[in-house]
Amino acid sequence: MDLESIGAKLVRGERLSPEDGLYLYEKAPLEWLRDRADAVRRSRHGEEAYFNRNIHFEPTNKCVYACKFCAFYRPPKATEAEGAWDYSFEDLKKKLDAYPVGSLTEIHITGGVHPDRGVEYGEALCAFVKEQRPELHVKAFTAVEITYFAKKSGVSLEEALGRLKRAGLDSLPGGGAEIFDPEVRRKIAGGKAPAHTWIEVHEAAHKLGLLSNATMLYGHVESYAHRIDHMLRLRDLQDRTGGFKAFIPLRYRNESNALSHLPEVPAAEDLRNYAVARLFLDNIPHLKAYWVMLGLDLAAQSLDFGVDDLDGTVDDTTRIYSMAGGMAHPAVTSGELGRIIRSRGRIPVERDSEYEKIP
Ligand code: V47
Ligand code: SF4
Repeated sequence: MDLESIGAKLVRGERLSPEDGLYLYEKAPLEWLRDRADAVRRSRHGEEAYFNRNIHFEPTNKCVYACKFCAFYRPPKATEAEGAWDYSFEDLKKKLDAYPVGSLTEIHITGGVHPDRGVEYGEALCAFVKEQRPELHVKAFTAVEITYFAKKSGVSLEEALGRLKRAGLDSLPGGGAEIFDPEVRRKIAGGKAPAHTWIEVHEAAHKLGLLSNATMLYGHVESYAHRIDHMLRLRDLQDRTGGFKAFIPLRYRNESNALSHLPEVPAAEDLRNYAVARLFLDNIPHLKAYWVMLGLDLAAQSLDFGVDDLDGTVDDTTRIYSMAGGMAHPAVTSGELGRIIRSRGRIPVERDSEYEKIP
C-alpha cells in the first residue's frame, strides 16, 4: 500500500479500506490530504459552503453520568451555587421570545441526563417548542438521552422515538457517540449507552424518517485505529439507512474535567482528521466544522480540508465548549459566517436543517 495506490482509488471513486484510512492518518503528508479531500468535497458540493441560523437550548446540566471529558455536567443533587442549572419551560419561552420569527430556522436541544426524566419530558419539550414556534426545526436529544428516556419510561427505543417524533422532534443531533471502541468508551464515558445502543437509536430513527448527525470525539486516549473503527461503524450504518446528514468531528478540549492532564491536539491534527474523514466516510454527504469548538480561524482553514459546513450562528446559547476551554461567548452573525466562507474563495449558502438552500 502506498499513497499512489490510494490516490488512484480516489480518482476511480473507489471506497477506501480501513487499512487505507489508517495509512492516511499515519503516513500521508498534510498537503496531500488537503488536495485530495478538497477535490472530493468539490465534486460533491462545488464551491458552496453551508451555514444555518440556530440557537441551542441546554435544559439542564444535571446528569446521572460523569463522562471524564465533560466539563459541563453536575451531579443531580448539585445546587446553583455549585454551577448546576435546570431551566423551566418558561425559561425556554423567554429565550425563544428574544428571537423574532424569521431570525432562526433551528433549535438544537441537548443537555445532561436528568435522573427523573423519561420520554414524557422529551415529548412535552418538543411539543412546547412547536406550540411556541411551529416554524423551527427541532433537532433534539442525543442517542444517550433517548436511551435513558426509553429506560426510565419502560418503553422500547422505537416507541420512544415514535412518540418524540409525533410530539414534534424533527431530527437527532450527533452527540454521545464519542469513540465507539468499548475499551476507550469505558475509560472516558463509562456507564452511558454503549456503541451498539447509539447505533441502534440512530438506525431506528432513520427507519422512522428522522434524519440525524454523527460525531466523533477525538484527541484524547484513542488511537488512529479507534477513529477508523468509529467511522467504519458509521459508514456501515449509513450504507443500511442513508439517514446521516453530517459528520462532525469534535476535538477533545481539556479544561475543567477529569482528563485535564491530557494535552489537546494541535491544529494540524484537526485538519488531518477532517481530510481523512472526508476521504474515508464516502457516504455521509456533509462534513461539519463546529466553529464553536475550533474557533473561527481554524474553522475557516478547515474549509480547505474537506469541510463544507460551519454549523450555525449559535448566539452564545451553548456552554458545553465554553466550560471545557472553548470560546467564552460563542456567537456570530450570518454575515460573519458568510465573510469567513468567502475568505476561502467559497460561496456561502444558508441552509435549513435538511440542507435545502434558503434563498
Ligand atoms: O457528545 C463534551 C462533546 C458533544 C467535551 O449534531 C466535548 O449538529 C470536546 O454533539 N471536549 C455534544 N468535546 C455536542 C454535539 C454537537 C455539537 C454541534 C453540532 C451537533 C450536531 C452536535 O460534545 C458530546 C461530546 O462528544 N464534548 N465535552 C470536551 N471537553
Ligand atoms: Fe452527561 Fe453528556 Fe456530560 Fe456525559 S457528556 S457527563 S452524558 S452531559
